[in-house]
Amino acid sequence: MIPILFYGVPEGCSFGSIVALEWLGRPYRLCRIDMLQKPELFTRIAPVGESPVLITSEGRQLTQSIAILNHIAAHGLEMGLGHRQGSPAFDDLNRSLAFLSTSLFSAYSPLWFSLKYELDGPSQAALRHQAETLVRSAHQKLEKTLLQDRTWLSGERIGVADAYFAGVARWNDYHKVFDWSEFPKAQALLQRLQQDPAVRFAHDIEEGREPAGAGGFRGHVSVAEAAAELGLAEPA
Ligand SMILES: N[C@@H](CCC(=O)N[C@@H](CS)C(=O)NCC(=O)O)C(=O)O
Repeated sequence: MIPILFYGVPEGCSFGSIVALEWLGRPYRLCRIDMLQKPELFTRIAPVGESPVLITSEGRQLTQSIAILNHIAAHGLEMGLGHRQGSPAFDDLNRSLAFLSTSLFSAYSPLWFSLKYELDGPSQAALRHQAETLVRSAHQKLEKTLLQDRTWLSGERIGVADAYFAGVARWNDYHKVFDWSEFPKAQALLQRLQQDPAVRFAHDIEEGREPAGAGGFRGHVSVAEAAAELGLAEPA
């Protein structure tokens, strides 16, 4: 089957998986999920209720951005999208992905929590203070370690860790935690990424446009259509 990526909006971390699928260039479809009003069918497809979810070409369900991005990268070895497991380049890429999906991703959790439960007053202030400390610390570590000696997080060339960064780093623009000039290497990386056609494509998708991609994008399917294809429900 043609793989389906269930991506969450608004501001989803699925963004990176869309970018990586574009780079890979193989046929894929997208299914848009409003994470603020998750359809019941989505929770049947993905019981944990989180996005992204990739249904692979064999019909397997894959969750967790690191697993999805490594899966996509493994299919793009010949084009330099991924590296052989066990090689220094693979370890390096995996290190970046792990850092981004734990330290950087989690640093924003107090802010999302505060928003989700509409907190205000001292509770909101405490969560904001915690998030500001964690987000700044994560970016300091990025500057001093992962970005110290390279242009791209993935190594010498753009790769799936950069794709994931493009999706999560923009949360600073949403929550306004720090000024990008505090972290010049991370800022430069994000600026370079914004020029990438696949990153632009993912922005268009998130904003509800249906742009022409690099060739692999085969359009959107509804949750009902996807569920029917997976044998979970009849199409509406
Ligand atoms: N570690 C997971 C995190 C997945 C995750 O938390 N996704 C968020 C969107 S960025 C989500 O689905 N949240 C739904 C919710 O909390 O209801 C990954 O990187 O894929």
